[in-house]
Amino acid sequence: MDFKEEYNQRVELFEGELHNFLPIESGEAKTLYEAMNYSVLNGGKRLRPIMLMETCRIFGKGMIKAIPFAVAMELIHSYSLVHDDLPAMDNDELRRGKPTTHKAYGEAIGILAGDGLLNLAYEVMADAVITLPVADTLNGVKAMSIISHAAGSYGMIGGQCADVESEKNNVPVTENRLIYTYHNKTGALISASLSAGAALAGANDNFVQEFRRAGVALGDAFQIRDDILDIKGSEEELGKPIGSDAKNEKVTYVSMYGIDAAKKAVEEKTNKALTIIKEMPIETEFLVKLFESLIARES
Ligand code: GRG
Repeated sequence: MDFKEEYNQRVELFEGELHNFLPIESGEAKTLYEAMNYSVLNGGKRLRPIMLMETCRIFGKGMIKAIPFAVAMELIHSYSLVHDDLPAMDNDELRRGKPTTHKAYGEAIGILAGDGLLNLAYEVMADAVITLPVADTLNGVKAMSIISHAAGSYGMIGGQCADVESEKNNVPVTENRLIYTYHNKTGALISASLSAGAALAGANDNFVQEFRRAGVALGDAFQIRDDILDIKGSEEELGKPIGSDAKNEKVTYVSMYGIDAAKKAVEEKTNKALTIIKEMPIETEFLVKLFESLIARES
């Protein structure tokens, strides 16, 4: 089976399970549940869940065990996109090829849908830990701790804060600030996906840390590619408007160093991530292909 086919098969497996964790659209808060489901079931790449499921599989625990944590990761990712698109943040109208949640449901419901997704993520993880065999409970809690740290103010939210404050150069963007922003806004969830799957499967801390390091490098590459696509990409393939960074007067890797340096950086940082995982004494074939596929991604 070629890589793309295998990736799509795993997405199918994940999405088949994802439905079971989403709210039923009925009752007094029906609109909220509709908006939550609308925000999640709209064709994302499911990159983070696929990574989390794979690192759990590598350490012998299979992909199914990782599903609730993979779902939680996608709920957190989806909430972050919903909130990032709000008028107070990037004020974008298109996401994954459809009107953003606040455009479809109004700003108040958009905020609440993001809040609902974030809280549901923690409920899903806690429920999964409760049902784990006692011998695996600690590993479940470790995975939950990795994910909550990465999603929180020392991770993605911190990165988003730096990003928002840097708009229109309100806070001057130094190289260090840009690195902080990329490591946290983007890298935190990617590295947590890799390391939480390993932690859940009971991998030792050394593996967990190495996956974290690989994820940070991959996150840099992913974000710089995103910056390139925001200029050179196609709205149709990306499913979101291009030119959003320029609209918000954002300093990015591309605006700081130019497009050629940015392309080179995507390759270098991906190679750094690849070197880290290739040096691990485990089977990383699927991850290697996955990392490589992101270098020239168009969406
Ligand atoms: C609002 C707390 C808060 C955080 C927002 C994730 C984020 C932080 C902002 C979204 C905008 C952005 C450019 C984030 C960088 C990460 C990124 C490129 C996200 C898009 O991820 P993909 O490409 O999206 O995996 P799909 O739609 O495929 O899931």
